[in-house]
Amino acid sequence: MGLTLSEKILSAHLVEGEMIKGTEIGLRIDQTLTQDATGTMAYLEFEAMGVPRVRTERSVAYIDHNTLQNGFMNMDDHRFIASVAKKHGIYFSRPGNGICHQVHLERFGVPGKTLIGSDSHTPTGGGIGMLAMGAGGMDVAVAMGGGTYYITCPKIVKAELTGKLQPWVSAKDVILEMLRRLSVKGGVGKIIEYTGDGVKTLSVPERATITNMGTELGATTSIFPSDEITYEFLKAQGREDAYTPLSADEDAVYDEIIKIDFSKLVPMAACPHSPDAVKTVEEIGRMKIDQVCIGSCTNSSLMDMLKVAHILKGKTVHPDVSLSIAPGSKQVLTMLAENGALADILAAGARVLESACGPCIGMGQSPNSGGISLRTFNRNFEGRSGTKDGQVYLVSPELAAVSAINGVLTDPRELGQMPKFEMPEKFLINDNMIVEPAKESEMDGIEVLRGPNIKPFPISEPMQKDIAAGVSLKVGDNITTDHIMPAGAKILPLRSNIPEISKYCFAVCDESFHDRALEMGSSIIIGGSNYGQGSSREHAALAPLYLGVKAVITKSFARIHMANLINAGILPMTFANEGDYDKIEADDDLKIENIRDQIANGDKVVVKNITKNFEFECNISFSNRQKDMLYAGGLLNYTKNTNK
Ligand code: MIC
Ligand code: SF4
Repeated sequence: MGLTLSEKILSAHLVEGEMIKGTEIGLRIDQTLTQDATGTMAYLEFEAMGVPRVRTERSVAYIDHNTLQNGFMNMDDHRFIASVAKKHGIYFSRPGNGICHQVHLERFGVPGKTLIGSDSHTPTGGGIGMLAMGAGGMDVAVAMGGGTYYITCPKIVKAELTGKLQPWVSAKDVILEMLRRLSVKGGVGKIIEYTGDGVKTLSVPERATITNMGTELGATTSIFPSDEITYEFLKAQGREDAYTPLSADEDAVYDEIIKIDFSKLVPMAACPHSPDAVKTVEEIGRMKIDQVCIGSCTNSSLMDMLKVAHILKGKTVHPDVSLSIAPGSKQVLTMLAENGALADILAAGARVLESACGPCIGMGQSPNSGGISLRTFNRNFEGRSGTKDGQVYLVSPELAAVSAINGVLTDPRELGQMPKFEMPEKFLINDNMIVEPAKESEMDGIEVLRGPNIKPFPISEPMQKDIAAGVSLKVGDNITTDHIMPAGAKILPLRSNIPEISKYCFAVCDESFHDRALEMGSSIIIGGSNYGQGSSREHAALAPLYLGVKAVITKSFARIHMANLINAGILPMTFANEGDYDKIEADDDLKIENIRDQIANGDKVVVKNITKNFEFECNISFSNRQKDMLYAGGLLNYTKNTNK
């Protein structure tokens, strides 16, 4: 029986367990990446492990999220990360060099290698055939130290692409179609592997748009084969040595098959407030718009920008629309400047932003109240733009650009004939914004620079015999980490200070949560299905830990957040009978007795609702390693215990 591409890479990196779907497997990690909003914690955790130098083939620290530098906190974090990186063998991509996923694809990604990043869109690397996954900062710290990364052995979905996209229909529409069909939960526990003749019609950046947003499906990762198109891309980046051809065997067996005929796809948009609320542009109609933002790790490649520049050339942005454009990297921006496309963009009245995440994470460009904003990004969760009632639609760059001119949502096919946009034979290569780490002999002399906002991460206690705690919050389905630990210009600078940032924990759902949880001392959160979807930010586990949350009981969890809870020593459980969710209310007192024994002895835990006087069962599914982590009070305590 042949193997899928994912199985080939997984088994080549397998260091623990067997390739049995649904069981825990341990993987060797070749590369890691961090960004600044999760990086400070990840490096504090790395320092706490006491490993002098990273043991990966390549680890890169990027600065791309917190680049507003409003106050001293951002730049303090940047200097901390720069100095830690230099000391411990990590490459450092300076602010301005670009968005981590875009730069990693351009300059570091290698087909067939494993990559984990403290950012949920790390699967962008799947565009060049990497097995790239998002992870919590602690998992990345462990991988940097040469430790194993654990996942649940995933199912493999074959996404068979056929035909050719119509002019002005783009890779974004392919992934929006996947989201329309599968929903934000459809990829949980799965790797989406793209195959079929349609693959050959997509450039590497287009493939990366698709794997990037596979994160919104909840997938473990997404991957394309590595073929002659991958070779051409790597060669144009001066990195042809990194190329290896990779594909699934002809007779590979998949767990599921999904077929997409490119010729049938039309321009689409994900409507507020979920990436899977997908409609065709025709269904939405010629809606008046207020703002257009082009960029983010999903759609900021040179090809995307060249298409946008072509559409804007000789036109003026509609007077009622604010258009901002953030090219994904210094390479992209410089090439646009050199070939004149930047002048076309500026002449049309676009507001050019630095090569960073920017508006995607609420760092500026928040829409007007109730404003309609078209964005080429990957997430449109409520309030993420910085405007609570902002109406964000996720669209392709082509659709965004033509709509910015017309002032209304416009089908880009109205542009008529599409010129052929060619990938350059040679990208402009200038790595002067990537700082190499110090030599091993020099590392002792490097001082790590710590600003006053950088506080130690909270340490959790070993698990107690019983948990007796009230319900501090009850929330519904699809709660995102943007609900649990919001981002944006005001809150992001607090990422290195858990006591401060925890004041905003769940503020989107309930502003009184912080005070109530602290007052209760110990508490439990009740959630619906797909709890913790979205980002990899471990702050969504560390802030609840700091506030005394001992357990989270839900209908189901998103992968990375569940791992982050266990890493923080917080017990994640799911209702054995979903109907019990309705019977519990905020403030109910719950009791879980002899937890260790219950966890050790089976797959169920009995919880007593003292207030309402009934018992209910929760499912647990922990590997022995996860059980030990929970007993120890999280990954760091566990690592310390096992290293004794
Ligand atoms: C996001 O897109 O939500 C982020 C900001 O990139 C996060 C990481 C973070 O919260 O720092 C992610 O996707 O993991
Ligand atoms: Fe940055 Fe947005 Fe990509 Fe997250 S999704 S890495 S905030 S550009």
